[in-house]
Amino acid sequence: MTHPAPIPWKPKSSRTDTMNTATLTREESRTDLYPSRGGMQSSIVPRTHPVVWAPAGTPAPVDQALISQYERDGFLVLRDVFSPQEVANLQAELDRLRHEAQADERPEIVTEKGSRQVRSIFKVHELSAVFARLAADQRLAGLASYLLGEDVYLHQTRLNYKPGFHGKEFYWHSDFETWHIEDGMPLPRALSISIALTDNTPHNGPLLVMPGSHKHYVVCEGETPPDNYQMSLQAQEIGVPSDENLHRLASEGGLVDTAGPAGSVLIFDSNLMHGSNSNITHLPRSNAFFVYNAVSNAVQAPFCQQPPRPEFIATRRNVSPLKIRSNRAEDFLPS
Ligand SMILES: O=C(O)CCC(=O)C(=O)O
Repeated sequence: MTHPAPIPWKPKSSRTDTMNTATLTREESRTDLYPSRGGMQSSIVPRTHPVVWAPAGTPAPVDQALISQYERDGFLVLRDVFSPQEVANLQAELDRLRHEAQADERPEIVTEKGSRQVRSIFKVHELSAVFARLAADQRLAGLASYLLGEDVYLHQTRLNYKPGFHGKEFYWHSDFETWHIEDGMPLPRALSISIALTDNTPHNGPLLVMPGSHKHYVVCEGETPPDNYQMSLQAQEIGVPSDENLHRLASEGGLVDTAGPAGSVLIFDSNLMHGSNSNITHLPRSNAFFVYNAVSNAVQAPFCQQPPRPEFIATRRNVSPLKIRSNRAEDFLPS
């Protein structure tokens, strides 16, 4: 396994406004350009849409070398994006929410299989003013908006706690396959930003990625059962590529672990093949995940024969452009 060479992160602008929105016609957004499941045989087909959607000539908020790396590999790891004080404040909010969740039973709170330990908290930007500010932070949302080439909104947000000893794996998958089939997201014009809130080490289950896999669309076998999310949030079994296809992608692009100290930021394309191992160490691997989607790529009816997943997993109501803002360390103090 190799490690990505970090390129120093240099913010170049502090854009806090919003970009224009290009719209997809209703007909375009209802054409299933990336079919999967529903009786299909597993296969790998080319992705036919861009990775970087910024119109030519738009100044990048970071070094162009980083943008080229993202386009080629489908991900970027950035260090030192947040100050130690900001990280400490975010960690305090992470702990506060976990304590609150332990005493609560809400659909947004997912526990580990066979244990009461908190695995994930969804819709965290609505549950916490601190994480709402983090998701709208110019360092994250500004970059997402540049890469997606227009205004963005939050399709999904969550904290994945991966507690020591009990945090279970996330098996290999492309998020876009699920978001397309189960949520009706028309195009791979979305990305995730994961902020490490504890140190992610090679041992505690950091995200593993297959560089270059984002340029292929992996068709998966199987049918989407009713309420699939109830199972898939604990252990994904549908929307999982065949061993043969995973073997091919890993052989071509290799495997990279995205470990980095608390405060590291991982940006990855919606169609990048990724997953992570269980955490059998004593220390948690806790990360925030924010999914940014282009406003013109808002979800429609699912492309499987099932009702839409709940709002806490896939935003349908509030798809208006995120108001990007500059924050200070104290804006991340626990609420
Ligand atoms: O937290 C992780 O390691 C993986 C998260 C992930 O892939 C997911 O939630 O879809």
